[in-house]
Amino acid sequence: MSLILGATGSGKTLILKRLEIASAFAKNGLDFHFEEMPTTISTVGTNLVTVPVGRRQEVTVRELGGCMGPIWKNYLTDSNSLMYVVDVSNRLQVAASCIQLLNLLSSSNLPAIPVLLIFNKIDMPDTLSQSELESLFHLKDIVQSCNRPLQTLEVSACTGKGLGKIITWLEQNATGK
Ligand SMILES: Nc1nc2c(ncn2[C@@H]2O[C@H](COP(=O)(O)OP(=O)(O)OP(=O)(O)O)[C@@H](O)[C@H]2O)c(=O)[nH]1
Ligand SMILES: [Mg+2]
Repeated sequence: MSLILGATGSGKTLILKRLEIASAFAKNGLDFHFEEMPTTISTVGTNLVTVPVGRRQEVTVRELGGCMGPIWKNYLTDSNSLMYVVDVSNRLQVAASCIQLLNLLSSSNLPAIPVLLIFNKIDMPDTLSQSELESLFHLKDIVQSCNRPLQTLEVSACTGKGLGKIITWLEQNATGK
């Protein structure tokens, strides 16, 4: 079971909807292009999605809504990998998002599992620059305090950019464990 966390509206549900479809005809590492934009509603509680990866494999991903932030910690122990989504178009949210991630990483409930940091919504016109990510999101501090294998990815759940790399990551880090 993989876990996907991140602030309200960061795009977790849309990413999962895309992965469900994208991986049906996935070729590792390729990007997918979507025309239409499915609607999502804010997740209250949990959302379980099965993502096909590679050949005849699948990964169950559990999303916890951003509104459940205070009790995310209760769900960490039975996960084999963690994806954390940050909305790079939301300057107001990014500092709080950083603090929530640092809290998670310092939690004794979080096993030494691989972490994928997803910078989502890169299709938006005014996204955080690399230097803003350093200053507002404290990327270096997060990398230093992670103590787990950490990978970062730039993604647009809207256009599909980067989704293929999420599938590859899931295949390498969340299957058969
Ligand atoms: N432009 C753009 N919009 C996105 C992207 N990803 C998600 N959205 C939009 O952002 C809004 C919130 O997306 P959700 O997937 O519902 O967010 P969430 O993280 O599941 O939110 P909670 O369930 O409340 O925690 C929706 O209107 C999505 O269509 C993206 O990559 N680009
Ligand atoms: Mg959701």
